[in-house]
Amino acid sequence: MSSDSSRRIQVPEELKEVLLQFSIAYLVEQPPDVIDYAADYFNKLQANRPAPVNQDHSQDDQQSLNSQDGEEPPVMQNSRRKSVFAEAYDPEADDDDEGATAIFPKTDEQRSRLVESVKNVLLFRSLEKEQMNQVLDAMFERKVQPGDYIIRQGDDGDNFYVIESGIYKVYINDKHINTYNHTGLFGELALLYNMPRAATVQAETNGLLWAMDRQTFRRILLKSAFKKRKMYEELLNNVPMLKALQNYERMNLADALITKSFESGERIIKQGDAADGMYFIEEGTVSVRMDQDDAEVEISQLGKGQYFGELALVTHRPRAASVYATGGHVRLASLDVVCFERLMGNCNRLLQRGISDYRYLEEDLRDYFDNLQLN
Ligand code: 1OR
Ligand code: 1OR
Repeated sequence: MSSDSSRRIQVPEELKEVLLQFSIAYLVEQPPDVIDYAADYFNKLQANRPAPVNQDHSQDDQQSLNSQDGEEPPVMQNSRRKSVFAEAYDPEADDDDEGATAIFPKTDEQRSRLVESVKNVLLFRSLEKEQMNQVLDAMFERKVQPGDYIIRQGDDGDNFYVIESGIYKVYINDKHINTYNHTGLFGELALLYNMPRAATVQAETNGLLWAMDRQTFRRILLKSAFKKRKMYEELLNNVPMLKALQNYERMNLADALITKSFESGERIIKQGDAADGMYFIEEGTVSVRMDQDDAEVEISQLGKGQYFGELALVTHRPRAASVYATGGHVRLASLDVVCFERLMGNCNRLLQRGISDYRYLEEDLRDYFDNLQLN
């Protein structure tokens, strides 16, 4: 304790995370007085906290909602979970890889329902086939009724849930912030970031959920999901249009992105084609070209942090221009049309604004092309 390094000031991860969560809640609620709000917020957080700081968690604080409704998850060997508050987050140092993975036998009918439910789960996108099978084996069914609390804000994270059916409302500090309608997933944040639950989730209707326990989630999904979110974090934070999204939505977007690479001269989009997705530029530059009298004329060059291919998705029309990779290696993060519709809703206004800029430019360019023909 007397070494020099111990005197250096380090901002603990838990402090950063608590302040981040507080800031999110403050920005959502926009209360009139920050001090009053902070006092109330931290009092509630303390009251809701299930276990004291730095105490070793014994089996009883791992009690999950499943045990409340009599559906006991299997006892895991090598269960070595630490306090979410005591454990700084480092997926590389995570040793949850070892140990038993729970297997819940399923009928063919159950398995095919489950496969259907997880089809659109973005977090599962980067899993190998073998990992996917482990995930399917490890998930167990949970029926819910109207009014059931699936997750309570501030609790330790036990399970992660994929929705098969039902409507679920999400609350932060009793304020309704989100609704799931028969599809989606929730409960991943506390498990990914080793944090208390960020929100309360309550069933509005009867419903069916597929749950996965914390250890299995961390063992199979943590590293791939975390890596992907980290990889796209910088890119997504630097696209001005995406500032319209909340942090949580940007994380979901990261799960949905797929990296594609192109070499100089390769065509990425062809004018007139049907649209399948849009692209964010991670690295390199692209040239946007339009057909003009049997030739292609460059109308724009785009670089890192810019995006293209959104126009056809928004207007539901064919591609307005062709786009080529230029200047060496181009790395793009692509977002397919289904995810675009799901995730980009809050960017629509900004997308539309960008598109109306194209129209002004179009008029200028028309003049420019006309002049070119005259000379
Ligand atoms: P969890 O493990 O923290 C609560 O438990 C869950 O609610 C959380 O994981 C998410 O899966 C889910 N912010 C935070 N959590 C959300 C949000 C959300 N929506 C759903 N959950 N939003 C941002 C609010 C500032 C809503 C974005 C539309
Ligand atoms: P897309 O899905 O139509 C081609 O596929 C993409 O090129 C298009 O989406 C835009 O993202 C991008 N007019 C139309 N599309 C443009 C333009 C543009 N620039 C980039 N794209 N104009 C140039 C503005 C500098 C207007 C030209 C008439």
